[in-house]
Amino acid sequence: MADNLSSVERIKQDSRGLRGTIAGEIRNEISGAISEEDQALIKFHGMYQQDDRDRRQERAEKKLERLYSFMIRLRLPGGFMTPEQWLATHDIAGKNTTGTIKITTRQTLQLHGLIKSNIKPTIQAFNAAKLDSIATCGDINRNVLCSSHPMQSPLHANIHQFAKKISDMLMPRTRAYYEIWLDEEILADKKDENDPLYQDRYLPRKFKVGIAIPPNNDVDVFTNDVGLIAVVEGNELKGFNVAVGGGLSATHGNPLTYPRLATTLGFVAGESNILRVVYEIATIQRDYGNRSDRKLARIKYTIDRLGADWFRKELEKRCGFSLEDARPFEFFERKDFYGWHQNHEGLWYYTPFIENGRVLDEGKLRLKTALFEIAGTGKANFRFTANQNLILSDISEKDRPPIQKILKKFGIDQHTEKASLIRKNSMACVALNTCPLALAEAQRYLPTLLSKIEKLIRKHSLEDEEIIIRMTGCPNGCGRSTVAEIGFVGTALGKYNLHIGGDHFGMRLNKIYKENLDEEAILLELDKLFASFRDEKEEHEYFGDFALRKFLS
Ligand code: SRM
Ligand code: SF4
Repeated sequence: MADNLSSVERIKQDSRGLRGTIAGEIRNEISGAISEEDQALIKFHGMYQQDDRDRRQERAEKKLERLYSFMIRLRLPGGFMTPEQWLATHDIAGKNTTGTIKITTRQTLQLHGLIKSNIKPTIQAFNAAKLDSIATCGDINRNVLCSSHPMQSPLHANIHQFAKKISDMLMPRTRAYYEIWLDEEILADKKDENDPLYQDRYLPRKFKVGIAIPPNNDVDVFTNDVGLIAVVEGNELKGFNVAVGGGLSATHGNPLTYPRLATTLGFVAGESNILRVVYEIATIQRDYGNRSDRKLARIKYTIDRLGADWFRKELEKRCGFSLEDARPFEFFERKDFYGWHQNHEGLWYYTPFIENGRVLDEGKLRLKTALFEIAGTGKANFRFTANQNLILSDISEKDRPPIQKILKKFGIDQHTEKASLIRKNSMACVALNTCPLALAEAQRYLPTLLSKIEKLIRKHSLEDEEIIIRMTGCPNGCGRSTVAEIGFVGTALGKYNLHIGGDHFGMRLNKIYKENLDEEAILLELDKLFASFRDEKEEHEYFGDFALRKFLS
């Protein structure tokens, strides 16, 4: 494969530790864009060049270049932030970006609309708040997920710390980020950035690690390249089951590409062994992943090409110890716990409903201002969920009333209580107007479509059903639509493939049921599906299982 490297492989290799010519390109005032090579490299620094797709035509008619800007994504292993860090993010979002703070499906935050000249001050302001965007994009380990809610288990803190440890272990060694954005002394030509893991080519593709604490699969653990499932027995963390090869993307019309859930390889105990296993999975992917065709470069294709048995043996060889057989576990939830909850230490947690993770003041709902006031009290930490929500966390008994007062003052409690179950269980990816790959709308459209679906839900008296509905603007799966019970996958503006039959807990992918539907056709199909579900479902049967049994088998 080495003689047929994809262009990105050469860009990485020639980049002098991910520096490229970014520093110069950022100073160039002639264009809002940077060179193609640097666009590939700046991802490793946590940024994507984008343009406002709503304004492409208008700009083209005026013979202006596209309205370029950058999206920046933070690194927050396990999705944790202090209130001071939220205040800093709020401030930076208002000054340098569109103002909206987007909570992503990987428990972190994105800001959009950052113009080139503002990147450096933005990163410096984040740095002052002890935040960074290193390795949140690019062919490298991404933000590490961990089940979010501390009330989930008395061992939550213990398990959660693995997210940070894995993130730290898989950080790149290059100092490029510090040099370019934080004016650290230039080290490029000194040979002390030796990176035994990433070497000079990094990984063939992005690499994602997720940690789940059963019974809640809130992180969709099997959709990660590496999924760790905590095994807790008698209030003790015994270790983790290790699953490899999850990934959701496919390309319309390319049968070689497909979504896949991770294969469980075995069980591992002991911190150093657990970290070693994750590290060596990355080295196997580094050495055996496809570097010619980026569409086939994720670890899911490596494991399917070489076989799960081969993968396990190679892993054991590199680790120098064997995996034990996987231990039993069960997921019977996949959700966020809205409202107030208390953990085993008596601390309080409040999860407001944040539709598609978009924190902004919109109409009467002044969510962003409310969260700013709450952060201002300094009494609640901010934890982000993999379902694009937030948990105001670690609140003492005495601090709960002032926070509740703010939630009430801004109507956040009412907003959360009143939202329907299907809305609270739904997600959409960003898509238009910033995502260059979007074929259709997602986060800007799903709320409207849901209002129409809610009418059907009421018509068929299904208000108590927690059906998981997700939408993505293309088949890359950023909103994990292919592990939803009902998934909408964009094919063209206003058109979606309708997927059904995924299970409720993220253990089974859904399947395409109908293709290229417009809104009218979607509602017609759902009307029929819901009627049938109401009349023919078995006791306690989830919609996804019913759909599979009745319509797909
Ligand atoms: Fe994603 C690319 C947004 C989670 C699979 N994703 C993109 C880009 C950066 C488009 C691009 O390449 O230029 C999108 C930026 C849109 C924008 O304007 O903000 C984008 N992905 C997102 C986010 C923000 C969706 C959201 O609404 O929350 C999520 C950010 C996660 C994070 O904080 O790190 C996001 N992306 C995911 C997930 C879900 C997950 O990881 O749990 C997936 C499916 C799981 C997987 O990786 O297989 C996902 N994104 C992709 C892919 C397909 C990768 C592949 O294997 O081929 C792309 C395209 C690519 O990389 O070439 C992509
Ligand atoms: Fe963009 Fe497609 Fe990801 Fe949605 S699923 S954010 S449209 S790449």
